[in-house]
Amino acid sequence: MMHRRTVLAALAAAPGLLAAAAGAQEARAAGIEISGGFARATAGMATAGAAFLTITSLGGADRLVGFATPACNRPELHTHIDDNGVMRMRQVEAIEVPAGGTAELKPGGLHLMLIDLNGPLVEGESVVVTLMFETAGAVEVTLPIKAAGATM
Ligand SMILES: [Cu+2]
Repeated sequence: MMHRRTVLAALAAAPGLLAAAAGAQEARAAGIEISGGFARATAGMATAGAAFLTITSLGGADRLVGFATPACNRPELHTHIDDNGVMRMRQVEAIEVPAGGTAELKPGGLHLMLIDLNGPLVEGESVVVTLMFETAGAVEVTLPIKAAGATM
């Protein structure tokens, strides 16, 4: 009983740990909620991967200005543009999260681009991503890695 109480107290003192314990699908910090996140498994010798998630602002507007992950050396925020019928990726400076609204990063649209991977993204494993928000600051999420063609 004593032991259990000690563990709970330790968790309460470390919000980061609590977020991790809550699972991969949801993280909440400083008015920002992350849900439905996943990364796509890479195939063969691919040196870049992509990750997707939904950002909800529970308060005012915010901006995702970047991210960091031990999985790669060059993290970039990307979107897709239709260039005369050809979908191309383009780096964006920031991703706007409207007040009380959501920003959706999904296949074919906005995404986290993991360039210069330190190793393949393997289905069934997970990748830790620290999202950097202009107002909310750093929000760490653990994203499950799904099959190469996963769309959600
Ligand atoms: Cu990209």
